[in-house]
Amino acid sequence: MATGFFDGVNAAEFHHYNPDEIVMGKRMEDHLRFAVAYWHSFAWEGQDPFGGQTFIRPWHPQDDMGRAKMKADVAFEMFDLLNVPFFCWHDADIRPEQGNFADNLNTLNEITDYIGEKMEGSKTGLLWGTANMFSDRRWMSGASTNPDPDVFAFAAATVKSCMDATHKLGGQNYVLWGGREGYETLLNTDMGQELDHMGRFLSMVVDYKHKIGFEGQILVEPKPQEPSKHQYDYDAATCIGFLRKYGLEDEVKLNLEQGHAILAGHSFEHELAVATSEGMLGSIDMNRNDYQSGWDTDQFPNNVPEVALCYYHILKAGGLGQGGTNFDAKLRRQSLDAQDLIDGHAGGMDVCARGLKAAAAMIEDGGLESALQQRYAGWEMPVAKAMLESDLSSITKRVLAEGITPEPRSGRQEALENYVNKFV
Ligand code: XUL
Ligand code: CO
Repeated sequence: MATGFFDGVNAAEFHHYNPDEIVMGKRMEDHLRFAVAYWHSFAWEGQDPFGGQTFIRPWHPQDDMGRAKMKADVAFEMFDLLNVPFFCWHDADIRPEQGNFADNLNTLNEITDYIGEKMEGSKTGLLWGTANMFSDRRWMSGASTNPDPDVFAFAAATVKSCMDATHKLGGQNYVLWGGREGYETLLNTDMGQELDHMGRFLSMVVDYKHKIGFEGQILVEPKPQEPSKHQYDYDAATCIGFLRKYGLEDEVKLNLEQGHAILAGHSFEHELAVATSEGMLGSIDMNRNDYQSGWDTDQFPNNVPEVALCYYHILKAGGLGQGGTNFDAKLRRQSLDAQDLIDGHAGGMDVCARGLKAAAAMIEDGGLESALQQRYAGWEMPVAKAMLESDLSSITKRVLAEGITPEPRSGRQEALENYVNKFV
């Protein structure tokens, strides 16, 4: 039975997104693999640091299992209206917090059984599940990096329960974002010990994945700060170094987020280039930050040139694979209507579709790739390749013998920017 929440709402309007359109030999839906983030659309109530709830929804207050089920009913109605292939959740988005592990486990099992039944009648699958180990006060000093071993234990049990639930629902990935895995002040922090605990924790996650036969990818999500002053998973490069240190580089990939890249002082393109050059791109959280406020504003994407360059890197690396495009994006707190939820997502999907098509056109045209090949053409020469196998003394002999004097050449940046502008 319909909840009535979306009564009178106009259908999603798409001008660029067409799931069945073929782009580079593949359906657009299969390239983009859109997901709705349960937390922003259904759990967040409109609070900001200066003001409380602005959204009044029929499933509020969110402290009751009956209303958690109503929230799931509404969520699946929206997934159908948007025709999205995936959604994502934290445990705390889908079930009310109970204050102790046993009851959290029972309610998680009950609500994921309920959601599983809803999934049977829907096309929408689970892109990923995750544990919220940052909102409740028990996590204030970290989860796996907490100085209190009881919190580490609670975190281990919580992640196990969320991995079990993700596996039960056929999830394609499991994500860990460490919102409190970092510090507020180094005066009370043993960074080396905390990082060792975080590395050990992640190894336990990987072991458990294999133990239960979960075929999804394990992903960590970089973000430099907010809520903590400093988070250990600062950016893609830091995470890759961390994974290598603890021997997890073949087991764990990255879930990269546009807004987090900006907070780290990078572009999203940069983060994608770092991950793809290491073969470690797992999935993306698509959104945008306000460039003036400096906060993680999690808005729906609306900058086609930026999005096009992101999908350019993704397509060049062979696509999103088992990952997807999760809208880790929320409405503005004044956008109160059910219609706003539809419009925000439809707009974001359209922007991504335009970006994907522009990226595919650039790849098919090959202009950027051939410019890149020309720029590095010298390295195709046998003498250049041999140099990488030699040593400083032999190279010096050759520089003297041949009188090698490099001739600087233009990087042609303006021409390349003009080229991109033809497609976006
Ligand atoms: C926070 C953030 C999270 C993760 C999942 O900035 O991005 O929602 O995506 O925990
Ligand atoms: Co995110």
